[in-house]
Amino acid sequence: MMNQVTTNGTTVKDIMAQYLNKGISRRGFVTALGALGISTAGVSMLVKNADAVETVGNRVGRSVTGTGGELCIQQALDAGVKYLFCSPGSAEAGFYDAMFDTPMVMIEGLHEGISVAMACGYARGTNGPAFLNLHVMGGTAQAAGQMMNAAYDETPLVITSGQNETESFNDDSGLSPAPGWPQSDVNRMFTKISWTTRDAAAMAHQTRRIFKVATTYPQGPAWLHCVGDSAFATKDVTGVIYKGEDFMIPDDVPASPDKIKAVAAALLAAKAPVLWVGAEVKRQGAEPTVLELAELLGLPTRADTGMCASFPVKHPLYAGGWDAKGNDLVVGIGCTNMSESARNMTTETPLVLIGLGTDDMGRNQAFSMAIIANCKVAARQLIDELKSQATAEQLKAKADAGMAKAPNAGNVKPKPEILGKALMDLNEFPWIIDNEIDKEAIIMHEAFASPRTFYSIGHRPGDKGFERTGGGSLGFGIGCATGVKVACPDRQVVNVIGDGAVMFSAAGWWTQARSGIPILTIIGNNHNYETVRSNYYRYEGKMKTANRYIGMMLDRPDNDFVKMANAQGLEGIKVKTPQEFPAAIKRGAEICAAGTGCVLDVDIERNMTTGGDSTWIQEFNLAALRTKKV
Ligand SMILES: Cc1ncc(C[n+]2csc(CCOP(=O)(O)OP(=O)(O)O)c2C)c(N)n1
Ligand SMILES: [Mg+2]
Repeated sequence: MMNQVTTNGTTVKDIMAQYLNKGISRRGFVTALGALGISTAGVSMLVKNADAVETVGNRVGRSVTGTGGELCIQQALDAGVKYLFCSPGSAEAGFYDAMFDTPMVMIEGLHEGISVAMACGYARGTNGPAFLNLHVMGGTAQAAGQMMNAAYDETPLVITSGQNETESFNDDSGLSPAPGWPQSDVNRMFTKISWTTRDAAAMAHQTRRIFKVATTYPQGPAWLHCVGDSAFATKDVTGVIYKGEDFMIPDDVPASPDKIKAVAAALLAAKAPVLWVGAEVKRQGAEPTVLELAELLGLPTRADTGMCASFPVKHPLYAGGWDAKGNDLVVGIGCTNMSESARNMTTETPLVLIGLGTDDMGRNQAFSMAIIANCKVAARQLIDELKSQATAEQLKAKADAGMAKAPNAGNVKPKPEILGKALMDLNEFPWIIDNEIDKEAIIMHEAFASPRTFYSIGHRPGDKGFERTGGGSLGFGIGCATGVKVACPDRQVVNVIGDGAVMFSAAGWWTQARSGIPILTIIGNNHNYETVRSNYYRYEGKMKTANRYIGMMLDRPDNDFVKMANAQGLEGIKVKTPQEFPAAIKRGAEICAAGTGCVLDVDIERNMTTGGDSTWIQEFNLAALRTKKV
């Protein structure tokens, strides 16, 4: 019946497609089928089939003919891409030629590491994928430092790059992998998948694959290396483009009801249960549901704030970082990267893990029960199940008892005696920031030795957002803050950053100025690699004995961050005392509100208990070796 043909050559299949694509009405559909001479029973069966398809949803591809680069860009647009984060190069001409007259907006970084960090910030700000194009081998290798962060944080980066052909005549050209090595190997350990294509006709297909792989849990970067001349530049190839929902897997996975029953019963029976929450909770927008769960039972809740805020730390139930001390049941929701933080777990403590992070579950920590489910869906199931297993009175009694001994671990203030010193105490620095910035600002934190405990972070109205890489590879902050602001243009974004960290990615300020992305950057300037110096001190070797720490003081010359900001089109303010700091923050915020980013270079004290009094630097000056004045 499907091949039955009308006089003008239309088949039943064509009519069905028209109906499903909303090209004709239901009545038009029936009439057209009738015109083919199909019986009434046949028509009603076809209508029924068409309606059934409608309920499942149909996938409607659009055919595009152009260059391989155009198929890639068109597919990315239909996947929902608005921004391209990139560091351009010549081998990608076919890619940029394809994007330049489309609605896709370029956010350009002046170094691949900055572009990767910007894309990470955007992915964090949207809880979705970020699209990135990087340069052939030289750029691909430069990206590695920040790719490490992206991989550790499980960030869904969708990456394309050019690649020079080294698998034909010449295998030893510039900007190419070393002979015999594929470019796709360079960042392979930081991706879920990384491969090379030369096939322009398959570009739509392969672009879909990087989106699909990057966004499927456990998420992470996926990289398609495109041999420029063939994959991007070949003309007149045809591909079918699909909408994102037709190939990216939804994450709304519910938990097994039996397991939810068991966990609810265990939570009700336990004497000292604790909730642990992690980064996946934020990524899946589960924070309000998880908070509701915590409040329902008055559960002390421990959150990993190493990457983001997944629980409001000023809430009385917040109990600090992950720890199982004194607990007879741990329920972990969305806990990624559990290796370092599972403190005081005994072999007997039951550990239930809920989430879609199958990569992390059981990797470093044995569990009692793993529940593969979306954090938000599972937390809702758990709430419903608790309400069916216990009466409202029983639940209220538990909630009241829990609140009565609420840990209130986030309720911290600096000691009054450290406030207002001539040189700002390193604890006063975050305290003033938290008090003076917008109460719903998003803090992007890359000041390693600076305390984070004073920030009132969380998801509720009036809480501050928080982003930080768990990966620890310096050079993330400026780029990440930029990407977060692109994703959340209506929130103040504050980049709290160390003086050392700035220098790993200061070229990122140019992007903020170029594209009107106003960030309030606050440099905690201790003129030092404080984190490293503290660890040299703890090593208890010759450096500690001599109180001389090699390579740690960053002055002589002092980096002039105000000039550096000015040189790239941003405003800058030098802050020398805690007394000047609140007004400088206000002024910086005004400058940002008016559209230009502002850098505050704030002098802070080093930690005097870990060798901070040492200002020694190695005496070396090439002048002594120069015999000619050239
Ligand atoms: C890419 C990279 N290189 C080196 C390091 C080692 N490292 C860790 S902390 C740090 C010092 C950072 O200095 P700064 O940003 O001023 O922060 P502070 O420790 O002074 O708070 C260094 C060099 C690193 N983490 N990442
Ligand atoms: Mg420093």
